[in-house]
Amino acid sequence: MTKFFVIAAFFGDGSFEVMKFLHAADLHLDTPFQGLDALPEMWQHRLTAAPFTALQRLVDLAITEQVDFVLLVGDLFDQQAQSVPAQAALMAALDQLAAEQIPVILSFGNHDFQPDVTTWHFPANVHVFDAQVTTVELTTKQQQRVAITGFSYDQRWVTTPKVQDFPLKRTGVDYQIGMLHGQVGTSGDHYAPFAVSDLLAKHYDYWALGHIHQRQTLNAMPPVMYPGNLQGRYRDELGAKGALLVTSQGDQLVPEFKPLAPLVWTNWTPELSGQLDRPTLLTQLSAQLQARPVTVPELVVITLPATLTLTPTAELALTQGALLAQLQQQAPATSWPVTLQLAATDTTSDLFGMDTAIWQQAGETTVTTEKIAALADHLLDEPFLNQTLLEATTPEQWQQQVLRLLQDHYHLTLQGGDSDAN
Ligand SMILES: [Mn+2]
Repeated sequence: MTKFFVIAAFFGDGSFEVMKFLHAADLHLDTPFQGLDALPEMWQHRLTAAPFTALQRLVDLAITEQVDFVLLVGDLFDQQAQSVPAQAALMAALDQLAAEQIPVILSFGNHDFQPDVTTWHFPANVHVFDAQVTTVELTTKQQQRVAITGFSYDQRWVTTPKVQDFPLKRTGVDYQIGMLHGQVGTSGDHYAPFAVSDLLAKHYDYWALGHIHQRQTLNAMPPVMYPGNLQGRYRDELGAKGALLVTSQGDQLVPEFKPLAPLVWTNWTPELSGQLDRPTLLTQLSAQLQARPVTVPELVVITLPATLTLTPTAELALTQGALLAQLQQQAPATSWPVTLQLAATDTTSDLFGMDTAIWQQAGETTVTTEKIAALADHLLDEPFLNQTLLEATTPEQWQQQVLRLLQDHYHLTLQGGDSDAN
């Protein structure tokens, strides 16, 4: 299974050898955006084009940085059966990298799992992992030997800890990198569960993770990194999105985030206080929205400060959506207000006589994969429903959705809002 890439040496002596690569994951190219109708046409186009634009920017960055290789760690597609435009976009990207002689090492994840990767016909610069953990070795332009170990999902769930199949760092290579689409957990969890200590025990120089859409560092050195997804798709996938440009500094590999998403989702709380009537609230909101320093077009989720008091008319306009509609009419071209609501206050949650922790606990015990499966019964035999019910949405996301509904409805204050979307 092992392939070898050998790239011609440009530099002989190697005294200033720098290795560079890009680590990206979770492209979800064919995401079926929901709720698009609520957006104006221009923003619909921006959002649906965004995953493809982000991919093109990744390719452009690989070329301008002249990286030694590109890692794509699973969930290139949102679904097992990909759309033709999504496949075409990926192939075009791989062809561009092939023309620049930039190797690409890719794996499929839980969303785009492939029972048989040999059905894919990628350009010659691409190595795709199959379901077995294997190692591919390549030699960079500056003659550094790099071993890359990984696997693809051949089914929706990989419940065995695949880390146990990863070999120890090879002797004789300059760097070894592990590619792993999964999340921290224990045997039986659905997404190639691992402990960070298991990874570190392999003595690799870098772990290129995928699956969690929030960019994060599980270990600083050697880096164990989630780059996050390439493009935020929903209001849960906030902030700048992109890939990690990893550069060798001595014998260490150092990641640097490179924003690539052409559109971001933003949470924003304007600076407002005191008691405001409807016209004043609108004027101030609009002025502050116009004044936002925006470098990337943004879809804005607006939360008004809890300390704000509103006149009855203003409150009605807020809860009935009239205020948002007016604000949207005055929105600048680069910031679209998606939602507008008042922050929850402690006093309203006190009305229920119970605190957030109890709601959270209730959510966690009520919404579990098992209970969803029991409720859905034979519906889960249908692959698309199975995907939607158990897969595209994790129990954590279900919990968050239930809790958000409660929050929106009752103005509850809830903690721990960051869901680990997969
Ligand atoms: Mn994903």
